[in-house]
Amino acid sequence: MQLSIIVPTYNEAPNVAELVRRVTDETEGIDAEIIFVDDSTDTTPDVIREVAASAGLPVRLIHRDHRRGGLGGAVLEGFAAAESDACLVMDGDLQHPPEEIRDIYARFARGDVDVVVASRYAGDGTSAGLADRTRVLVSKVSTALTRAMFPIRLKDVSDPMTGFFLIDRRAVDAATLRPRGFKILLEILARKNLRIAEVPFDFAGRHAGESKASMRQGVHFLTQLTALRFGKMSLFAVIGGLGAIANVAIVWGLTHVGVNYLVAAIIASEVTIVGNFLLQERFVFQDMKGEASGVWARFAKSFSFNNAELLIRIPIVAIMVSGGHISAVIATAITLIVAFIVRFVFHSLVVYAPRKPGVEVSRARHIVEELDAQAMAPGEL
Ligand SMILES: Nc1nc2c(ncn2[C@@H]2O[C@H](COP(=O)(O)OP(=O)(O)O)[C@@H](O)[C@H]2O)c(=O)[nH]1
Ligand SMILES: [Mg+2]
Repeated sequence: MQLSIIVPTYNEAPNVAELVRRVTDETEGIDAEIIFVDDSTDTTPDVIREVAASAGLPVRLIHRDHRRGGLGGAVLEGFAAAESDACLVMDGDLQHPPEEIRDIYARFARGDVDVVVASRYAGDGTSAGLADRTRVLVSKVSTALTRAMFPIRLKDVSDPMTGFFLIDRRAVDAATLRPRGFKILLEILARKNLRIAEVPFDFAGRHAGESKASMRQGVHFLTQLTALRFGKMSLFAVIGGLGAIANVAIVWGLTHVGVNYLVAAIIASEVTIVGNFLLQERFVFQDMKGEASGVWARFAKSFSFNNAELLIRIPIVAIMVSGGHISAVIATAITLIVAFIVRFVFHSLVVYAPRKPGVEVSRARHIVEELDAQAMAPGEL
């Protein structure tokens, strides 16, 4: 097998037959297979089976009952199942024209690169198929932002957000990837230095059906980008910073309407501690929640830690100022930095520590876990 074509699909029933027909035409003379990695809730799997029965090349279906890792997770499953090391990834809606496969494969077959990126923004490539002006703008801005954040790794890539590429799967270190949402190529390119070539292409309109891109995917993308660039700690810092701003704003607001400043400070601290906990659950430690203790246990640990920190830090500042002759501002800054690092370590290693296996699950624990499952069930952002 020379080429495995991996097509992630989510409710693409009306596009399957046309896609297979055009891919078959365009891969004549190449020993190729198509693997659909499907998370559909419609009749897509039935259509794929039907088309596979009479297709001119091997067509395989991997149907998943859980959309683990979404589109990115589907692509990784495709890599694992492929017959060939040369894996071409393309969308199932014909926005990636099969007529480009030959060019992309020819470039790859020269053998001097690990990945060939089909780009909307290189040479005479176009992005005319983007649904509307907003999508064009979002695509351009996020591409510019991404390239600015990885100026070295992405210096040869005009379109790191494309879903159309051919990669030697031996160059992909699947264990280090945390596929979230739509941008698996970005994740791959950001993690490792690869030899990259680009081939321009015209991004077409959808053949049929609807786009699954959403606001939610957009938020996913931004957290993915931050986490890729700066790691978890930076997300944690960003959330802590937002909390500090909120804290000051609440104190200001409450004292403004006549609340005693101490009472205001306590309310503001507790509100931001709870707010920070919710944000870090959602954006920083989401991948560790599954194996950690229940949400109430996590909350109890996080809440106790932050309150203890608050109680301990103030006297330490006082001692530093009176005993060490350090200015109050510098003492506060030093303790804040130390507290930040300790807080991060405590949350990573204690609050979100994996649950110990084999521990008796008490009835109370069971109820708490049930609540946890409910509270953390996926919802719209
Ligand atoms: N397997 C799988 N495929 C998905 C998922 N979400 C989107 N896709 C597929 O990924 C491709 C790109 O998605 P699309 O909705 O066209 O995004 P857009 O081109 O950015 O508007 C299509 O083939 C979708 O069917 C998912 O959760 N799982
Ligand atoms: Mg599409």
